[in-house]
Amino acid sequence: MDGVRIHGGCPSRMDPPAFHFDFAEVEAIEIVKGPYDLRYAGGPGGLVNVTGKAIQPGPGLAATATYGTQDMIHTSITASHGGDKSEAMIGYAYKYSLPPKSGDGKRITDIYPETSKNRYRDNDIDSRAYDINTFWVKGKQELTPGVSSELSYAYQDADHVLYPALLMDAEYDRTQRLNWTTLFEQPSADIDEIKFQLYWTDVDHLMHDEFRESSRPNMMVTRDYMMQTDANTTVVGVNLTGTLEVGPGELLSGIDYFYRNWDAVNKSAMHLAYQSQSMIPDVDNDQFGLFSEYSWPVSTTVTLKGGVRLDYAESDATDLSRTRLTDLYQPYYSSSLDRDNDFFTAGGNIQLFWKPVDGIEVFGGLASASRMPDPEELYIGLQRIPTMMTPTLTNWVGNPSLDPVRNNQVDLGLKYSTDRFFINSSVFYSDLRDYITLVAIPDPDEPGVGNLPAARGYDNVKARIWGGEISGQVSLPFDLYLLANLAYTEGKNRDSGEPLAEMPPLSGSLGLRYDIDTFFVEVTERFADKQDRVDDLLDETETSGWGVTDIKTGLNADRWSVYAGVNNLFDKFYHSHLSYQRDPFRSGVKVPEVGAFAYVTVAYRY
Ligand SMILES: [Cu+2]
Repeated sequence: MDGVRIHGGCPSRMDPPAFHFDFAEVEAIEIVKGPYDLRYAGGPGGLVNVTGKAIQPGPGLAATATYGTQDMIHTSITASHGGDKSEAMIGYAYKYSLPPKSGDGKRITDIYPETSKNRYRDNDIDSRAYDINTFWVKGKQELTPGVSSELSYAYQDADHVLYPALLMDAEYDRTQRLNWTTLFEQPSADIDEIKFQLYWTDVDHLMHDEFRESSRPNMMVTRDYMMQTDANTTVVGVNLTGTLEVGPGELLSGIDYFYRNWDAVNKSAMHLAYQSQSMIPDVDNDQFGLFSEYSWPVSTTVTLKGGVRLDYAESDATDLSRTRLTDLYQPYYSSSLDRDNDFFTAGGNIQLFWKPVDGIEVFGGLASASRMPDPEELYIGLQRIPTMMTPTLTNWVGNPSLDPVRNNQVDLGLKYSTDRFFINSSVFYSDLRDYITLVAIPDPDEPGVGNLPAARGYDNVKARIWGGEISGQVSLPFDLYLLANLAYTEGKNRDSGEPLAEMPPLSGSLGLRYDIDTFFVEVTERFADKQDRVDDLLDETETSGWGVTDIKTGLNADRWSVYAGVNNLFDKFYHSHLSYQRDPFRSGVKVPEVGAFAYVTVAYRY
């Protein structure tokens, strides 16, 4: 967000980066499709950069309140003041809901059979699904003419967040974000801008199975939980970028450094009576990048853009002992393994933007980009001992000999617009070397002999992904608009011959909207095809196709707006694809999507 790297703390991705800020903080979301951003490390598939709300001149106040089915309450309030030399903003948001119900009328916490030990305890089935408080403050000061500094801080406390697909739920997830940016505008005739940024983010996360049957006391379970994971991650980053006029075009150059520490400790009654396991073994990760990008307006209709990026990274699992590496990790891999590793990568791209005639824009891009293996892919380690009750339990071992992913991609895009309609379409083809994928590793001992079961791990494979999307809008008579979009991606693991796991099926939407500025009403059909391209080697399961209808309406009057709607109007019972490979804590049960869901939002803006 605003160039600040936010990593989640949970090894099971309970808190992906987007979890860590509130919608009310967001002005816009910048999406770079494909490996065309050189400013930030680690985006061989693209970039999602969230832009925070800018402070408007004078006093400002914005408040929203939403009430929805299952007692969902989302509220936010922001106050700001923008002056000539200084600006300030303060905001607060609260979110709460009971667990939603799916199309069969059952809560998503009520998906386990009576006999399952992963079942929520009776009085937790309708407990809070989440309870989140977010607070943020931002101030900006002009230091001298052309030089300004901005400091912002945010604190988010998410409590009691339920994850029915996993074996555990979050007790808390606490995030801090601190960002300090100093901007020098036009410091000399040739230099447009120099930006210096220093940031710090920290996430503290605790998850356990206290709301599940599995934590009921017995001979083994002698604490409030059968299993718990305590995780923490911290990032400190520095960016320095400069924009210069060079020749006919503009040169953007910079350095991008960050340090990340990630630590997660698992305790389980089933593993040596709650003995701590270094699941993410206190990994120190340093990455240093250099980049330069030139934008050249060749003519009034053609712009060429290209650049390069170099990265060096070190990753050190400080809490992974030689013994644990030899006994737990090494048996699953043939290369010899080290607890500290370093990586060097280089990448670059060239892009063409062409407007042959009014209303038509063509984009062509060619890129080669890389990302370092993540600390989890390199070093996660969870030893689990299969029992009579759980014979299929596997170990979970990272692969410290992984290489960085390399993506060689080509993109082609076309935008066509007239007074009455626009169409935006694109296709891409991606040739991936050393793509990092999950793999099922067989029992390295003779089955039933020795103490190592089968495992899940990671490997570098050759892969390809191709896909495309098309979206459009048509103006019809009587203030009506037709909106449509369709997207498809297909991936193949070229080493195993299987489809790549976790690929979305063909999906899209079709909508009809009546809009006269002060009032609108819109009906949208969202749909996805079945996904039968699954990785059988990972026991990935197929998903059926589905279609649901959403309806919404809104009124705008001066400073007030009211919106209301119903999602999944016909209360369909359906599942979306993805997200069921993320061991080690998945239960294997698919969680259905939300059934009919009604909401009303009131917003005020001064
Ligand atoms: Cu978690």
